[in-house]
Amino acid sequence: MSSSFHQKSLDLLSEQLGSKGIHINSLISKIATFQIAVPSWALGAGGTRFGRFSIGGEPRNLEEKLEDIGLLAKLTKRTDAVSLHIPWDIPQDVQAIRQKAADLQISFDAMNSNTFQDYGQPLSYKMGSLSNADPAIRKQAVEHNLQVIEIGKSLGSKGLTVWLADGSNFPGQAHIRKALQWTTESLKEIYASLPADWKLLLEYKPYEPNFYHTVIPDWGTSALICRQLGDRAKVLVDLGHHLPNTNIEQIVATLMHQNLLAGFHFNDSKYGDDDLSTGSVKPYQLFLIFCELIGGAEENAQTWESISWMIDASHNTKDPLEDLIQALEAISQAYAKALLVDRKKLALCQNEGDVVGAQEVLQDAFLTDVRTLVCEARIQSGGEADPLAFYRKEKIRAKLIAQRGKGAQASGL
Ligand code: AOS
Ligand code: ZN
Ligand code: ZN
Ligand code: ZN
Repeated sequence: MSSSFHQKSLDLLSEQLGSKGIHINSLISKIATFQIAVPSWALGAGGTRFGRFSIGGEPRNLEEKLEDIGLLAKLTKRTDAVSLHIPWDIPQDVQAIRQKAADLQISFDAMNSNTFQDYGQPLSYKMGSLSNADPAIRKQAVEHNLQVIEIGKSLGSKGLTVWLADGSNFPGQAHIRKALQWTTESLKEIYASLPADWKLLLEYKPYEPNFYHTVIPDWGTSALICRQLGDRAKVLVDLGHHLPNTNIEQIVATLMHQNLLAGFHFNDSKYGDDDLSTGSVKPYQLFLIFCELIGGAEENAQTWESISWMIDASHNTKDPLEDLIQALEAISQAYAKALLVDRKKLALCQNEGDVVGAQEVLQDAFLTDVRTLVCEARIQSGGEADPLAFYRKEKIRAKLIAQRGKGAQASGL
């Protein structure tokens, strides 16, 4: 879009929204300040158990992962943090990594522990980690999490994300109550070592890799455990971790109502933990989630500052950097649209039982084209007007392939 066309669109939108009493300047500054962290494992081509197709030029080490996020930050101005995964991202030289991140103006978001794989540790996690029937394996898994906290402290992170694959594949395999009890006890030990200014983000997931029972399958179980840990333990919502048609916006509202929402792993899903690009399948759902987030904050249920925002997607057929640009854009758009909701009118409709009116309020906001606003916010922050077009024009992937090679990838990618 030419800059004069952009300005014309912005003027038109300003007039259109102005007639509804909405001032675009405050919208633009809200959109501009909203930042979403990128996980270190999203920078390479993903894959399934049937295969993985390398895109080439993928980061070969932690430094190069930071460089990719630095590039995304520069182009989009929508991300300023990385979420690391241990053991995939153990820094060899902490000072050098801190310096590199500082140079790229990137901070360290929540740290992710890994007790879902074997990577040379003495005892196997095949039969579970924090829920394992063997106390020695539980101890090893707890200690791994404590090590992750230590690494995170050295980098300036303020959170530990725990996602557990623990569960069972067949009826009878596990003692369901004991597995939950052991998990809770193990998490209590981890929580006891959590620094005072840290939070623990407890993720849930209904199935996969276990297909009969998962120890923390849903937000309710995660919330029950968090309640037993303390108020710095909260529930992490990964959008793909729900059975089809679950009302995720209701989960978000309920968690905020209890001050129990830790944050998000943004992605999209058609069937399960598909890890598709955020906003690519259900943009209306994403918008409704943001409506609850804005409402919950405005009505003092929970502050946005207490919530962590991150992408958790996998890119099987796309260039990961292009996909992340799309995802950051989709999240900003959903947020911008939710900011347009006439909340006073919506409350009135709700109180009067005006079902049609309430739907009109939401759809009026959702159907507004906010792309010009999101673009303007990015331009004002010093980013590219059209990051995707810039990325392609500059042939950035080809440059990365020339620099890093065709098949290169770091562990965990
Ligand atoms: C797994 O399904 C979860 O979404 C995790 O949050 C995450 O993808 C994992 O920790 C990265 O390997
Ligand atoms: Zn996740
Ligand atoms: Zn997942
Ligand atoms: Zn996922």
